[in-house]
Amino acid sequence: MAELKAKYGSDLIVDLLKGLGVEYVALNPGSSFRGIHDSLVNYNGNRNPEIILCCHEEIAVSVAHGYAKASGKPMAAIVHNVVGLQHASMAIYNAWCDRIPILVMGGTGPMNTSKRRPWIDWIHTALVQGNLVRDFVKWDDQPVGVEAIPSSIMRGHRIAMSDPKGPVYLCFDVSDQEAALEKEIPLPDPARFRPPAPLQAEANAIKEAALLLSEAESPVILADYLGRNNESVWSLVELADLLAIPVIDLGARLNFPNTHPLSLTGKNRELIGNADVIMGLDVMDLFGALVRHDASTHSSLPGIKPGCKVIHATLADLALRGWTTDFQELAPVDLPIIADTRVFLPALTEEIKRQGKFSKNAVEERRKYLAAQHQEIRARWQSELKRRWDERPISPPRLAHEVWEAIRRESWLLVAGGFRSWPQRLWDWDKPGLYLGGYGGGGLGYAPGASVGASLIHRGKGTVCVNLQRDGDLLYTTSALWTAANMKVPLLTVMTNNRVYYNDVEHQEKIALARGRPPENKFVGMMMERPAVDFANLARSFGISGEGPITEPERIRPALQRAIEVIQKENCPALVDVVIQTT
Ligand SMILES: Cc1ncc(C[n+]2csc(CCOP(=O)(O)OP(=O)(O)O)c2C)c(N)n1
Repeated sequence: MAELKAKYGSDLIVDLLKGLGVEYVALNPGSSFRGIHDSLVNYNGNRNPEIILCCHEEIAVSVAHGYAKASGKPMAAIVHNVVGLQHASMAIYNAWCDRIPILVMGGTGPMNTSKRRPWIDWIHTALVQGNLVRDFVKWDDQPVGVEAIPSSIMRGHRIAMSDPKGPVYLCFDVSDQEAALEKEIPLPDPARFRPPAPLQAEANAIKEAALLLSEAESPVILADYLGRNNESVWSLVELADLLAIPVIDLGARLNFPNTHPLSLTGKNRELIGNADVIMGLDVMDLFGALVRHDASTHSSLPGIKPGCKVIHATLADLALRGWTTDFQELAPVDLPIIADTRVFLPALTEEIKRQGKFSKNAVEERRKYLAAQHQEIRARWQSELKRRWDERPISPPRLAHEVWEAIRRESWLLVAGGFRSWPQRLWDWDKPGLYLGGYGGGGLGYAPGASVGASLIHRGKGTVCVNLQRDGDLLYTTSALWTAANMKVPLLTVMTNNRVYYNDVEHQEKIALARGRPPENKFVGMMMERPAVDFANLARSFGISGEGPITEPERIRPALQRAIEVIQKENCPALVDVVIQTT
């Protein structure tokens, strides 16, 4: 028999990942995948895929989350049997809600109990391990026998990468990983297991949508995560330009340039309330966008005019699960369209042109009116910045402005940290991909790892990857800073450090007021002030350049400039700790 290249089941697994173009494997080590770990290092030389060592499985998965957002490609994250998977589950849930492809992999067993080590193999093996995350992955599998591994990995990759994308969990028996191959197992051709072409809308639905938009007097577009495909952003610009339709960016990605005169984010309630046609594009929570919710009475009032027609193009109905209700309240929609916005938008624009049913004069009138509204919103944010310029502690708009001034002449991107929309209001987001959106599932601990993953593809390019990092969020997954240092990513972490779990302070205040109890107790169990965490020192202890704590606004920019120099000249990530006001 000719000498085999792959000698063990785990060599085969690595060959398959390599064939699929997987560049990185984020992991925290564990004996349940010691076979795969050995193959990554000793069989494949730790290159393509390369190991990214993480100190917590939640970080490993969020690194893969950020990487997929920035690159459009899936990374593998390997998590140790039931224990690593439990740690990873929060990050898997975030990826599920955010429609992010990740090959989450793990080891288990041996399922043949006679081969188990006493105690540890028993407490770390589940029947079936995938049950733990089955409700929030697109698919999970535990192939039996080495011959079954290729189709499991090919199928997992294809499912993860088919829109709506999402994480999959693939679990490999220790015995299969460590089994010596008795015969050659042919490697499949990845080109024959590609994800399918994007789903186009039915022709009549495109015609109907085109007519509704063309004849509308006050149309509005709500865009939420169509910006996952950069080209869709330009398609949306073309459509909006054609009919002068205002676009509200709901923010799961950067969906529309905020510098464009039809960018009307900030006028949401007014525009939605006056619209006669609303088109949602990949909106995660359409119901929420169309109502006015009153938190004190737990009631939702209609936010749209009677007779307003609603169109929604989304693939959300193809990614439903019953365990959590991440599918949101059901919104009434007049024209529901299941389509990939990447192909739907260009077809819709063509159809509008072909029909030629819109009034050019009306469109030009609207364009002028909306451009003035756009200017007014931008001016409003600038005057808010001016008003809060000298506040002490430092105000969020002032910090957002200082960061913008420090990076605007660099090649930059905001890899994490919406920072209460201040960057969207004050920075120029003039092209797709400059902002990667939030955590998806609302689970804190996301940004530290995701920002490392998103920065990986920018190494050596002079790009400054900015993470506007909340303090509470960082304290869940702090050791991602070590992975950042270890991988030498060009990451600028700016702490928006209010020393409090602020979001929850508001809740405690509201409930105390509603119950006639003292609202001043709202900070109890919330503040992280005594002692205050020294984030600059924390960063240094992980091998990252650290500055701060900064409490004077004039000191922010020089510190940021030094940090950018360290990132660009020394290939060392940097953290700047800025103490800001609680609100
Ligand atoms: C895993 C997890 N635990 C708890 C919460 C509840 N929670 C929502 S926001 C918040 C406070 C966040 O504080 P921080 O990250 O410092 O941001 P801030 O609100 O102060 O800007 C908490 C605890 C959550 N969303 N996720």
